[in-house]
Amino acid sequence: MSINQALAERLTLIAKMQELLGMDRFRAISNERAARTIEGLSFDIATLADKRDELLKLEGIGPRIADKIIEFIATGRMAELDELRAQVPPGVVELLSIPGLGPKTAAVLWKQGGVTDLAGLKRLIASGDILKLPRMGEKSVERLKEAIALAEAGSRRLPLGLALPVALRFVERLGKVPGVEQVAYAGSLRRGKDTIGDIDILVSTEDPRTASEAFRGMPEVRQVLAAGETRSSVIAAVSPELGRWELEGREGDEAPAHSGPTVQVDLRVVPRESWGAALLYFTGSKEHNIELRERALSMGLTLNEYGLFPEDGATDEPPQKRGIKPVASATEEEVYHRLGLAWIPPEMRENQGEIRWAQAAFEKAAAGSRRTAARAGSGSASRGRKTVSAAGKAPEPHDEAGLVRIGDIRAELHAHTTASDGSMSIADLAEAARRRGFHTIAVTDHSRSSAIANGLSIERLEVHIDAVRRAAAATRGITILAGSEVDILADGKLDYPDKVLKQLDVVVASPHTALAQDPAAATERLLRAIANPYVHILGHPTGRLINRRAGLSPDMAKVIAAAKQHNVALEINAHWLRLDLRDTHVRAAVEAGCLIAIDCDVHAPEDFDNITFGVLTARRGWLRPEQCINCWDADRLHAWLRNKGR
Ligand code: DGT
Ligand code: CA
Ligand code: CA
Ligand code: ZN
Repeated sequence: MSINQALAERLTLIAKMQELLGMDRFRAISNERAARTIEGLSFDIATLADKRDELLKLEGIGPRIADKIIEFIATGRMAELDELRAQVPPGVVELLSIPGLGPKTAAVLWKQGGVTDLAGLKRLIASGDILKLPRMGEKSVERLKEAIALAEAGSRRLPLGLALPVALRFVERLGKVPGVEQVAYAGSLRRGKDTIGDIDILVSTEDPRTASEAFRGMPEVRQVLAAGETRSSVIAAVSPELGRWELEGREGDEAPAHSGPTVQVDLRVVPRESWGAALLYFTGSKEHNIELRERALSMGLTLNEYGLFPEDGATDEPPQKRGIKPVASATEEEVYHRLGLAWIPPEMRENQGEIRWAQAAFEKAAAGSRRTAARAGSGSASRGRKTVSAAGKAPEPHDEAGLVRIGDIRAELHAHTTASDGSMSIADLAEAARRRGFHTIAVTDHSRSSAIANGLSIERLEVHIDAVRRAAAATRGITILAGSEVDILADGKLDYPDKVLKQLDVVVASPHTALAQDPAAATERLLRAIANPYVHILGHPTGRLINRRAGLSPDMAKVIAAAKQHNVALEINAHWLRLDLRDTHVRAAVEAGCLIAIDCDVHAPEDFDNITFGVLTARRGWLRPEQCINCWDADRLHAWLRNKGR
C-alpha cells in the first residue's frame, strides 16, 4: 500500500504549500480531501493507473487530481509539486513536518520572521523575537518548542511497528543466502522496545563474505556506512517497495532522491559455536549484560560475545584468542543455565529485577526436577540439551517466565465499524475476529463528542446496539458484544449518561481531546472516569502518539491504584503509534495486581496484526495471561463484564 501512502503524502504537501503561498483555499481543500480518500483505500491505487474513469468515481477525485495521480504512477513525479517547491525554501517546507506547525504559521515565520529553516526557527525562539510575530503568544511558543523536541527525537528513533517489518525482510532474505546457518535480529528490537535506535542483525555462516555482501546489497540500502568481513552498517529505507520504485524513476531520468524515513541496520557475522553468547550480547540491554558479566565474575567466569569462559586472570588477551574453550556459548539457554539462571525472555532484559527472578526460577526448576528425578529413580537433573536442528533453527528455549503470548489472546474488546470511523461492517468485523480464533469481539464505536470520527449520537447508538444484537443472534462461532468507546471529556465526565452506558455489554472509556492539560487535571479526569461503575476498560490512558504527541502525564500510581480498586482494566492499545499503556506503566500495573486489556483498536482488518506490538509491550511489563482479560476463557470474561457495576 506504499504507493497510496506516497500519493497521499504528496497531495497533502501540495495542499499545505498552496496554503503557505496564500493560493486558492478551495484547491488546497480538494487536494487534502483526495489525500484522505487515497490513504483510506483498501487496494493499491496503481491498479487504476490506466482506468481514469474508475479513478474519477472515487470520492473527492476530480479530473485535475486524477491526472496528477496518473502522472505520479507513470513517472514517480508531480510537476505541480515541483513547481510549488521551487517557490519556497526547502527548509521552510521541512518546517511543515513539525507536528502542529501548520502552513499559516509557517508562512508568518518565513515571510515576517525571516525563518528559512529549523535552525533559524530555533534562533528566533531563543531570542524571544518570535513573540513579536502575529499569532505567536507564550502558550503557542511553548507548544511549538515541545513539537520541535518531539520531531527531533522522532527523527532519531523509529517506531517499533516500522522497524520490525524491515528487520523481518532482512532476516528472511539473509536466511536464503548460501552458507548462512542462523540469522536473527537482536538489540532493542528483539527486546520489543516501543522505539528503535538501530536494527541489529546477527548471522552465523560458513561464508561471511557472501553474507555481508548480500546484506549490503539489499534493495532497501541507501548508503553503506561500514563494510567489513564480519561487521557492516547501512542506512536502509523503511518502505522498500516505495524506495525501489522511486529509485527506478523514469527511464533515462536521474533517480529522484528518496525522502522517506530511513533506519540504520548493523550486521554482525559470528562463528556458529558462539551463536548463543553473541545473540545474548547483542540483544542487550547493555545494563542487563553488565549485570550478567558481574555475576559471571563472581562465579570465577568471564562472559563476552564469544562465550562464557573460565576466568584465569592470566593476561588481557581475551580467552577465545588464547584457544581457551568456553564452558557455554552455543545457545543462550546454556549460558544462562551455567550462570545459575533460567532463560530470560528478551523483553525482560532491562536490569529491572529479572536476574533475581531468573535465579529463583532456576532454583525452583532444579528443585522440581530433583524431586521428579528422585521419584523416577533417574539421576538426570538437567533439562534436555538443545541442539541445532537440521533446519538450522534452534528450538525455542524452555521458558519459565510464562509471559503472555500472541496465541493466548482470545478476544478483541476495542473495535470500530462503519457506524463510526471503521472500514468493516459488524458482520465483517466478527468474521475477521472469528478467523483469528477469538471467542469474543466487542463492537465499540466512538461516542457523540468524537465528531471527526463520526461518533454516534444517543439515537444512532440505540439503533446500532439493535444492529449488533441482531448480528450476534445471526452469528455462530463467536460472541459479538455491544459496546462503545466513550470519550472521557476534559473534566472526567463521560460522553453518554449512565442510563445509556447501562445498556452496553462493554464500555471502553478513552481520552481523545484536551491532551495538553496539566498533570493534576489529567489525574482527576482519569480517576473520575475509572470511578464510573459502568466503565470496564480505560482505553489508551495517556493518548500519546509516539514521536508525535506527548499526551497526558497523569500520576500513574494513582490511576493504577484506582483501577485496581474499581476493578477496571487498563488498556495496552496495541497500535504501534500508541503502545499506551507503555512498558513501564504496564510493569507498575502488573505489580499492583491491576487487570490489563491488550486491544488492537481495530478500524480495518489488518489492524488485528498490531497485536504483536501490544503483546511485546505487555511482556516488557511482565504480564502473564492470568492478569490479562483478553486471555480469559469466554465464561470468565463474560461474567466479569456482566458483574461489573451491577
Ligand atoms: P537502540 O539501538 O538504541 O534502540 O538500543 P540497543 O539496545 O539495540 O543498542 P545498540 O544497537 O547500541 O547495541 C545492541 C546491543 O549490543 C546492546 O543492547 C547491548 C550490546 N552492547 C552494545 N554496546 C555495548 C557495551 O558497551 N557494553 C555491553 N555490555 N553491551 C553492549
Ligand atoms: Ca539497536
Ligand atoms: Ca546497533
Ligand atoms: Zn478506538
